[in-house]
This record gives sequence, structure tokens and C-alpha cells, in this order.
Amino acid sequence: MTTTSTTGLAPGELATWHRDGFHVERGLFAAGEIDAVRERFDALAARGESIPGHWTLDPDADDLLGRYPRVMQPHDVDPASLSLLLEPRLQRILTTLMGEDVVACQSMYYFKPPGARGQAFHQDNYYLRVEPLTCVAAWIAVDRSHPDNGGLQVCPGTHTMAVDCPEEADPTTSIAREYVAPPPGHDPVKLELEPGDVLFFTGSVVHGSNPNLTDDEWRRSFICHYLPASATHIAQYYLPHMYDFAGNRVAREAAVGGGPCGTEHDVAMADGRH
Ligand SMILES: O=C(O)CCC(=O)C(=O)O
Repeated sequence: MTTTSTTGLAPGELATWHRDGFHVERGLFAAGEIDAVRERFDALAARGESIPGHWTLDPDADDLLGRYPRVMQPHDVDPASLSLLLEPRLQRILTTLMGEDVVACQSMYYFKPPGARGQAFHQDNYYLRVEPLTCVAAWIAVDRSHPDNGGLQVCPGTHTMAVDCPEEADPTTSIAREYVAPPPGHDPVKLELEPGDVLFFTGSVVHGSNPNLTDDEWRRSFICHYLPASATHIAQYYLPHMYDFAGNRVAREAAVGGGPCGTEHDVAMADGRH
């Protein structure tokens, strides 16, 4: 029997985290909780009205993601998303994994409908620029997520790598411009996640996803990013979006460079409009 201690982890899981740089927590959220998340964002998509600064529709694009772009920082405009970002169950695991308190700095929601592009392999701290340690992600599966519908892939052991200068990603398969090749000996693991499972990984871990190749399966996810409380710097973009787990706004110094996680190709590039 697996026992979970007050750390939020089962025996041995912390050692695996330190070896691989990622951890999957199965069933952290109940089906009803995840259904509520899905329904809230489905209602947003059904309304079909852009939210300036958070969700920019391009309904005339041939590319599906013109109608279903990712939602950036929904916790700024949606109290339920803020509650999810600051969920104590996430805090307990994050604190154990990182060995100190963490501070929230980003939420995102990906719809990833059938046929949608993925996000080429990359390292999150290339964008977040958290210093002196690194950031950590909590990637919450809203639908089943597996290789065919563009589920996330992670390269074990890459958490000890420096953050690499990326190459140019293929705009026909990736929403983001940056690509970091999985290094030799760190082949990607194609994860299979159920709704309510949460994948945790640090800012150096090389990870990404393929396009959704199914005809009828969405692959929605709610993605959260955090920094260790001891971090002194983070990219300027994140400064207005940061909270501690008591719900207080917090600040850090602005690091040089960085920006939203994944510099998006224009939708026009993906659907052939240049
Ligand atoms: O969900 C995906 O397909 C990619 C998300 C991702 O790589 C990220 O948030 O850094």
C-alpha cells in the first residue's frame, strides 16, 4: 500500500524527483473539481469574446487556435482560477519538492482541440528567468492526456542542465517559436495522465508536446508556475501576476529578458497567411 505523509508524497517519490526532475501526482483533484474547471473555460469559449491582455481571438484564422488560443493569466480575472493556482494541495507538494515555500507567478489554460498544434520542446526558465534557483510548474490534466492527443512529454534528468539557447521551432507543429533538442541519453517520456493528475517539473526540464492527432479528443490543461520564495528575480512580465499562498500580492526584482512561457508564432504563420 502507498502511504502519503504530511509532505504530500509517498515514500521514495522525493528521491525520484531529485533523480528525474519531475513528479506525477495521480488523482490530486477529484473528477467534480476538474469538471468545474473544464465547464468554466468551455463557457468562455462559447461566449467567444476576447479578454484584452488574457485571451486574444482571431476567429477568421484557418488555424483552430485562432478560436481556441491559450488563456494567459486567467487568475487575474477569474477568482476560481486564482483559488486553483493557490490550492493548498499544490502548495504542500510544491513546498516538499522545492524544499522551501513557493510563490505563484503564472496560470494558463490550453484547450488543445483535435488537430491543434503542440508546443516544441523547451525549458520554462528560458522565459521565467527565475534567479538564483529556478521555477517549477504544476501541469493539471483536465482531459485524458496521452501521446495521440498531444500529451506532455518530459526528458528525465534534464533538470540539471543549464538553460539552453533555443533553435527555431516548426510553426506548423508548434505554437511557440523556441525548440530545445532533447539531449542524448535523455529520451522523452510520453506521459499518460488522467483528469485530476498533476505533473510537477522544474524550469530546466526539457519538455513539450506534439499536435493533437485525434479526430475527437480535446486535451485541455490548466498550467501553473511558481518560484521559490527565496528567488530574488523573475522576468518583468510576471511581476503583476504574483501571489503568495495566503493570497497576498508579492514582488521581486525584474530579471533581464524573458516573457510569457513560449513566444507564440502568429496564428497567420500556421495557417499560411504571411
Ligand atoms: O501543454 C502543452 O502542450 C505545453 C505546455 C508547456 O510546455 C508549458 O506550459 O511549458
